[in-house]
Amino acid sequence: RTICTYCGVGCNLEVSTSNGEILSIQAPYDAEVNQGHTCIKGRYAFKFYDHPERLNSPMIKRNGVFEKVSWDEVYEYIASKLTSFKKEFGPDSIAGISSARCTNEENYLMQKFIRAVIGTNNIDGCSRVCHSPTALGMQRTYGTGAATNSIDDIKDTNCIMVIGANPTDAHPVTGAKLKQFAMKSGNVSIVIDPRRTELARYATHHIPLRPGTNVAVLNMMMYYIISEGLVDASFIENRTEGFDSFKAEILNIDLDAIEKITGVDRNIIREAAMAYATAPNAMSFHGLGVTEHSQGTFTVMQIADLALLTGNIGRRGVGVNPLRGQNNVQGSADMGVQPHQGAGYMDVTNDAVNKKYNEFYGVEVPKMIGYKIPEMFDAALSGKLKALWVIGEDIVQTDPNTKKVIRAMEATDLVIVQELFMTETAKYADVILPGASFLEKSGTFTNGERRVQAVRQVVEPVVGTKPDGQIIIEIMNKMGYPQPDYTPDGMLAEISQIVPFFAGITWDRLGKNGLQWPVAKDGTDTQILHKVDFKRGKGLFEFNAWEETMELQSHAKDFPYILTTNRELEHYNCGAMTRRTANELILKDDYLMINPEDAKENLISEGDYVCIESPRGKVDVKARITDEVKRGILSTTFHFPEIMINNLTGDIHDSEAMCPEYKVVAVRIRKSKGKFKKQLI
Ligand SMILES: Nc1nc2c(c(=O)[nH]1)N[C@H]1C(S)=C(S)[C@@H](COP(=O)(O)OP(=O)(O)OC[C@H]3O[C@@H](n4cnc5c(=O)[nH]c(N)nc54)[C@H](O)[C@@H]3O)O[C@H]1N2
Ligand SMILES: Nc1nc2c(c(=O)[nH]1)N[C@H]1C(S)=C(S)[C@@H](COP(=O)(O)OP(=O)(O)OC[C@H]3O[C@@H](n4cnc5c(=O)[nH]c(N)nc54)[C@H](O)[C@@H]3O)O[C@H]1N2
Ligand code: SF4
Ligand SMILES: [Mo]
Repeated sequence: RTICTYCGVGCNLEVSTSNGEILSIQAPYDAEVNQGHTCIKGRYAFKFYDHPERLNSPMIKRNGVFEKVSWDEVYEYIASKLTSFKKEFGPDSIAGISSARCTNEENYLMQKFIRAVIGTNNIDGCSRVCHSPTALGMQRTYGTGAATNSIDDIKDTNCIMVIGANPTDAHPVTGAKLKQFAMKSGNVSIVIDPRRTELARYATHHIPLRPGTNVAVLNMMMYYIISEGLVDASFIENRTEGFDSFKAEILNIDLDAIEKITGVDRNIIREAAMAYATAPNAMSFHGLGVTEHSQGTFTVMQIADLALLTGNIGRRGVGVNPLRGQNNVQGSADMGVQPHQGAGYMDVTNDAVNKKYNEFYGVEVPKMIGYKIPEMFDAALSGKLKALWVIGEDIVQTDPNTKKVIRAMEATDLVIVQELFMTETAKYADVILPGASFLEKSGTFTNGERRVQAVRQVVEPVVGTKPDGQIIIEIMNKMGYPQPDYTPDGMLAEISQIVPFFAGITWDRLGKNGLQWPVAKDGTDTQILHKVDFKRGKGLFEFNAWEETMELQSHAKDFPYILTTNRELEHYNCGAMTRRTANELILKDDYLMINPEDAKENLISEGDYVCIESPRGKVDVKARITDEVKRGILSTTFHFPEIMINNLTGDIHDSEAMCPEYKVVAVRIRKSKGKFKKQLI
């Protein structure tokens, strides 16, 4: 029994093997997370694990060609290069990107390596491009940046609000529960999404806003809740602060302007607001349609404020529930894969925290906040960053502005890529380290409801590969830091001493269904946060006004369409894994959703290639004509390296957390004349 490697739902899997080969995967019925269900990825998309294209030897690039080398040689090479950069340019010339696909233990080790062995806080992970605004926004409003409730609470709620998330494709097992809820008559469901998603078709309220206008819609919802007297006055009085000035600002918003900005009739927004506020228990769920925007953190704070306003916090069936993306993105941040907070979310700049880490790691760790991923690329381009070690993240395909990422890779003297496959990023590496997949190692993943679950090794690592944690430890040792060999129980024992909310987590206690943090020393776990008070004491009301993104302010005139991105059920992010499974036979292409009127105006027919051009570049994508998107709005996926949609996305980030604004790209379109061409370089 182990845990799915794909999304943050964290489904339990039962893997059957014969003679060391995996034959099938089933879903256990006694799994609290998935009760006998999985989606098409968890159950069927596992054959990547022994695919002939698995990387199976360390390699060093010499004269532009990868040469297979021994583990000893690669360790020697990495250790001597890193040591010399550290000596000549200082520890801040080195950075690491750790993987939300890897275990907690591996992420803990990677951040420890970067902090304690290299001596810099230049460590970050894919949460930066995903839910970093969730972590920051919820920390600001509540003090804790994680889901407040559990998925099981859907049983006890009366209203769901799904904003900027498409769970029937991206979190299918949770999505099925939400769909079931929405289909039941009498239940209230609000979907805030520019597309008519599957869930939107069943929802009682759908707000099809223009991409980039969440802040305006939420302000309007709060306007109606306050002005129509539907607030929870005693909750506000007892458990929050900042309400009076917040209220004054909200009542001052310009409804006419907002109606125009969002493109949605104010009555639709009002009715949704009434429905949320009058439900006895209302739960919100949000995704990247909230976070991947220049106002991502502010939007998260508003969702959190909406729950405060209506007293939807601290009991079953309520709360703010980000649908975290990667299988272990929650865990990687918990373990300290962030440049400003170490293991357990402790502030690296704080003297007392610094002392604690120094004593625990037995060396001095730095106090200066390190680079976030986009800052790593800028530092590479300005010559400050000499070495970058990337574990399990295909930054060339999935980070915004591909051409810039490639230039940053080329400008970095030493790029180490630790991967399962020769991804677009791995092609730019100087050194390849072949890691082992989730089926070949043990450890823990933490799902989107803070549930730490045991990942158990099913088969031996493919010959020539090693579990990622063991690789990191061997390099730590090579560079003179005495880290004991990797065992899942030994690593958890270390982590539980430094991460406060892991205090009572031991390998043996995890059992079948894991434990939801915080876990007290005696092993008691926590399904619902903020029952009595918030980590920051009182919940904080803070008003933020809507602002048009610079992307549209600067470019909308020449690039009049808005391109946003979504996901498809069959494929996962960069496609490195799902495209090496039979899921590839079901969905073979990225495609562009375009409204029938827009298609007609541009003489585009179903299946034609469309040339999409943004201020950064252009790509050709096949058209799918559908009224799922409104006029002026286009949507596509980013699973296929043949297309490289991130050639189009730009450098604008969330103002607070630096999450890229993938969801609003100014583009123009035309029918592509030639046949599809690869547009990467
Ligand atoms: N099958 C599959 N599952 C996955 C993944 C995958 O690649 N494939 N990836 C995983 C990862 S890493 C993540 S983070 C999650 C992501 O899962 P989701 O958060 O659901 O991500 P998306 O589908 O990218 O975007 C969600 C929705 O945001 C909408 N949107 C776009 N702009 C706006 C806006 O301005 N406002 C609002 N309200 N909505 C907007 C889009 O139309 C889309 O329906 O999925 C995880 N699960
Ligand atoms: N345009 C656009 N771009 C986006 C997004 C969007 O919505 N729109 N979403 C963004 C988001 S939310 C995210 S999270 C990123 C995701 O982007 P990535 O993190 O690049 O996507 P993944 O496909 O999850 O890639 C993970 C890599 O890890 C490798 N891997 C898997 N398991 C292991 C392991 O155990 N060990 C090692 N060493 N490697 C492993 C896989 O082979 C794969 O190459 O994409 C971002 N990019
Ligand atoms: S819903 Fe997510 S965790 Fe569950 S099987 Fe599908 S991809 Fe895996
Ligand atoms: Mo993500």
